[in-house]
Amino acid sequence: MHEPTLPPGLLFGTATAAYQVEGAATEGGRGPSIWDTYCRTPGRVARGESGDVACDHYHRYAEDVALLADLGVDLYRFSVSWPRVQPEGKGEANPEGLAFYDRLVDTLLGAGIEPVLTLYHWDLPQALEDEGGWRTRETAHRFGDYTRIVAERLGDRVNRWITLNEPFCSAFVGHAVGRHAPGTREGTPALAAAHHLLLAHGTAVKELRAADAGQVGITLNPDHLLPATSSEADRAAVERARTLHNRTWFDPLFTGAYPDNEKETWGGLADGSYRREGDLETIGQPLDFLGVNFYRPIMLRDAPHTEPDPALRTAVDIGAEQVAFDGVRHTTMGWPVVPRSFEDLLVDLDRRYPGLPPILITENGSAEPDEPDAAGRVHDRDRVDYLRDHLSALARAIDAGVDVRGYFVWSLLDNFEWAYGYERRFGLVRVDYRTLERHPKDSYHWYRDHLKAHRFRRVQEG
Ligand code: GBH
Repeated sequence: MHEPTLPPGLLFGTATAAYQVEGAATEGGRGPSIWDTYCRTPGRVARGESGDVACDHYHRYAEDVALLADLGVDLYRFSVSWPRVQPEGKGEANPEGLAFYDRLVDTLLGAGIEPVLTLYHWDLPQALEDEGGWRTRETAHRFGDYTRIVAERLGDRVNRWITLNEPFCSAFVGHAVGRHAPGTREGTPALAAAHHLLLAHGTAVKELRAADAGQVGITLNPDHLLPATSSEADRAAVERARTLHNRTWFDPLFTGAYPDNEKETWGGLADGSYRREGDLETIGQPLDFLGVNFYRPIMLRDAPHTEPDPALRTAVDIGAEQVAFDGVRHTTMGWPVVPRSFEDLLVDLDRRYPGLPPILITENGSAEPDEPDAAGRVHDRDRVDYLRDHLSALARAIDAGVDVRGYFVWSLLDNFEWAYGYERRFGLVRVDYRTLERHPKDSYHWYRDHLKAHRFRRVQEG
């Protein structure tokens, strides 16, 4: 059988996010975000943990950039903390906050690593949440102002910009499942949040274009959704889920229209009251790339709604429930390992949305037990297998015609895994949370060798 190899031009990196690694939550003039509030609310995050200290990357960024340089990556994806730049989410910029990202970017460039900047990875300033947060249209305009500040400061050195990370999570895990900040269970307001996130994206694109900041994209987490059986009911459940997870974002961004099955998915909750004339034009501006995060597929079956009264349902109560995958390994997140789904998802998106911009895989990785041996080394064979098999699947997708230009491992470091706290470890580098020491795992060395071989082919094949 023909096994395709990755094109020599493919770029490689690792990814992190501000709240998950920075710590220094009350230093440098940073204001509180909705995640600070959420972590302080009893019962929300495992063991009452928070990002107060995290990996202390705010102070140890130079050591982390040295790890990246030694790893040999082309790119590093990080996010800017909005409340570090604007402690209250509006008004004057905080010079100390901007100075931190200035130092980080310069250190990366000095090490020959290209910074890829995400403007929003879930840490909304609490002051904006107090005024309604993503449920209100105002927040999209505030996001435009924040974008302008960051673009004016870093636009001369950062050439790839990601407006939002996984708006699905901000809108629906935050306002309907309730497992992310702000942690509510709502219906129409969650759908309004989804719309305002899209509007914030479009508003940021305008600002980035005006600042001539470089390449602009958005990171989505499209799910590969499979019906549990071939029954009509299960397939209809998957189509509702496809709208909730994927089409809500892809359709307005890349087809200029809202999904045509919103009523089947949400009934009267999707009342469109939050939409205005002209919004689709703002949302659907051309992008230079699409970021895709992929971890695992989801299998679904038709199921009764949790809430019988349609008017009282949350936006994720769509009459579909997850079914377990049999016969495959599961990571410590409980996620099934199905590399084939990565290939299928990319090919499927490519066929459904002709004219999609080039793709960057902005996150892929796995959480593993990672117990260090007596010498303190972590032999994370399962993570190496996961990454190798997903890169093979990526090579097949590219071979099938999908235009993928880059790939980032989530994550460089073990870090604060949101509601799961520090117990779930995604890093190529182990973090000892008592000493904050960094210890590269076997997967770090494996990725380094992979990158070396890739660079060699790049030189050989031009
Ligand atoms: C990404 O999200 C994030 O961008 C990153 O910050 C994170 O650390 C990483 O992956 C690993 O988790 O509450 O039942 O609705 C991953 C995709 C999709 C995983 C939504 C959690 C919520 C499940 N996420 N999902 S539920």
